[in-house]
Amino acid sequence: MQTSLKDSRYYIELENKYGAHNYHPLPVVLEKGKGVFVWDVEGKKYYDFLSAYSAVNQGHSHPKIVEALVNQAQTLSLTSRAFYNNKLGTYEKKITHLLSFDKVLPMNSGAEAVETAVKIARKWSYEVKGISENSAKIIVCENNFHGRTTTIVSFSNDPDASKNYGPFTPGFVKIPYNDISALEEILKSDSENIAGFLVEPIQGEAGVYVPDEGYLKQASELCKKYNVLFIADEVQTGIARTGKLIACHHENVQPDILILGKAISGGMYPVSAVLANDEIMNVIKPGQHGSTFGGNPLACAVATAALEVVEEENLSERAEELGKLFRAEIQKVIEKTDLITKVRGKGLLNAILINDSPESETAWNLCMALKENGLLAKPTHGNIIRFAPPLVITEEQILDCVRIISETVLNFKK
Ligand code: IF1
Repeated sequence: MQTSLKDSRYYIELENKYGAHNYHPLPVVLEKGKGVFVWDVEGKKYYDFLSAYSAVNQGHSHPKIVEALVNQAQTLSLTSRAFYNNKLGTYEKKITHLLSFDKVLPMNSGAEAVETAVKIARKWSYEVKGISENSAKIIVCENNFHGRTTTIVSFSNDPDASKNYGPFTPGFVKIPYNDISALEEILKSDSENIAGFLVEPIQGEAGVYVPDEGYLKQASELCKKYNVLFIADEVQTGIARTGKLIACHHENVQPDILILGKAISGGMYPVSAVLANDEIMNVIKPGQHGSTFGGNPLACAVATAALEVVEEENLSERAEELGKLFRAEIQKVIEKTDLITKVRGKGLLNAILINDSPESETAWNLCMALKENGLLAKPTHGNIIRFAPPLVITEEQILDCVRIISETVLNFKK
């Protein structure tokens, strides 16, 4: 039988030859996705336990979102914001009502939304708070991940993300994550020069670090006390991933600026958003910010459908319940092996800690073994493996994945 000329090796070699080497993917070439499953070019089926880093919360190729994409693409995809269109306003009304904000500024990538939030916070600090121009500071956390633009990597402490990309944008101050006293200390000493505190409600890339209960609430209260904007980057934790519509809702925190991306569109199209109330958002006047694709009719149609899926299929509640089940079942596996030391997370954003050094290949090799057994996941920093399936996963499928993880771990040889 003629083997397919276009097997995985063919596609990997193409990417290696013609593509920048800015990633080191797991050696699997995906061709099809449906719900929680993806298939490679050899036809092998996998559970997707990464969901494109929490962008495909609604499952691959969700029919409602695909239909919205196809219908709108055949009608009107892009007008630019030089003109109005009949999809943007209705989408803006939907997402602002859903998240209880006055206004939204639509962008495309998560990093663009983070950059937009930084610009809004700075502008607000000069024009409303009264900080002297060009002296505003924004507090960020050690081990943050907010994207890959030059300004964003300016406040990264990950050498892979930032080395040799200088000179860096000034005006950012790092404090330890999950440390309320560190935040209070800097606010006490310098709040008159501070525009905002930018924080991930759970640090995803750092290894799914869930802060102590009450951290977000106390941080937001301190920001209010010192007239500093609480800016939540929910690009990864938002849109039902952690068991609430946004992770801040676990502590009844309403950020001053909310940053969303990824799963706003269910992974069907690049859509991101910055939400804030009028006192903050209205510092942006016509011509002072924008983007060619931001708020385009196709993005709005897709995002509207993707947000409806979150509501119609109760994805937040599912993530909450199935996340508890997943962590409880993985804890049982941990008790049978010394390969894994901990499982942590919220909702269906979880991670396991591998009992080996971050420099070791163990986490990678375990992911390779999981791949052989039909489950795709990838290490974050060194010895931590993130598990984040689409939120449409069923209880039966979660238990099937726990079985795969358990068998792989218990048969794994370092
Ligand atoms: C990559 C990490 C995750 C994010 C948060 C903003 C952005 C992201 C909290 C920027 C993006 C992605 C980027 C992607 C891999 C993935 C990632 F490993 F890089 F760190 F999820 F943890 N805020 N995260 O997580 O959004 O511009 O990408 O749309 O760059 O390798 P983006």
